[in-house]
Amino acid sequence: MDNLTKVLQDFQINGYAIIEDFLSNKEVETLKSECKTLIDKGLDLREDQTIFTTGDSQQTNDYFMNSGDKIRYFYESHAFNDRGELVVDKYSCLNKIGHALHWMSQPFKEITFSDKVKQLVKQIGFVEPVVVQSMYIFKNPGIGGEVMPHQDATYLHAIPDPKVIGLWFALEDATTENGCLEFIPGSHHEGLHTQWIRTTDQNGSTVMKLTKECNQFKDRQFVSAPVKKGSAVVINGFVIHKSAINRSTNPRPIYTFHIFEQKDRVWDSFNWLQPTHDMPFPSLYKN
Ligand SMILES: O=C(O)CCC(=O)C(=O)O
Repeated sequence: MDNLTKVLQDFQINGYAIIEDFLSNKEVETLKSECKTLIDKGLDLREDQTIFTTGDSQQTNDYFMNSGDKIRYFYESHAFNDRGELVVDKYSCLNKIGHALHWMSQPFKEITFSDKVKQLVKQIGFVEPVVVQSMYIFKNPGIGGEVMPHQDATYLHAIPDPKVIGLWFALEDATTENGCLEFIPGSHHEGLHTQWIRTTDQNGSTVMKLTKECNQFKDRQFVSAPVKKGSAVVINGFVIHKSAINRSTNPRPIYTFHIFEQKDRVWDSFNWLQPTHDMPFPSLYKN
């Protein structure tokens, strides 16, 4: 069995697959260096104080809701003290940068629209894929928060069905100590458990609501997926996955983006993330 056959088989059976050495060392270093440049040039410590966490609530402030076509900065909840003062330096305080790195940053764009990504997505069977969002997730030592169990399609829904994959790239070794991904293998066969929808409350403010309460999962259902720096993980939009806090002294930075199969499907207008006039979702194959 060649490597690609094994990847496709794992993806089909488990809902995720690991591809070692997908990025070269040079590509990894280029992305990390671009991230440092974005922090140095773009992070305004006085202005952009939006915290990002996952779970049974979702951010609805304008800074988050309008970030789909921008590069914006989201903090770890433990980055601030009770008085709202930053307690760590600018390289340690962020949870993630999102959600248009794939379009607004040349180094991230080059990886996202690289031939090897296009080949992989073709092999998985996507005909008209578009890139809908991207993120750099830091998970810094001592502060990097957990990502609660979820299916990506909960956030990235489509009609009649959300055919979505995530490509996730380790920019350092991801281990069980620093919060590698953990999956419930085969859970992508169970369909969508719930969906986040954008709606308004009695006061007319935008809120995000789950259509159904999230199922509870047991730790023993999850299988850890430690990977070496440079590895890619392909994630089916229906597979349940999570990651723990970073308990180590090693950072666990990753780059990830999500791809939606547009053929025969319409993006759900209830999703928080919407294509904009300035930035329609870019086609993977035509860019
Ligand atoms: O990188 C992580 O810890 C989690 C990422 C994730 O769950 C996702 O991108 O869907």
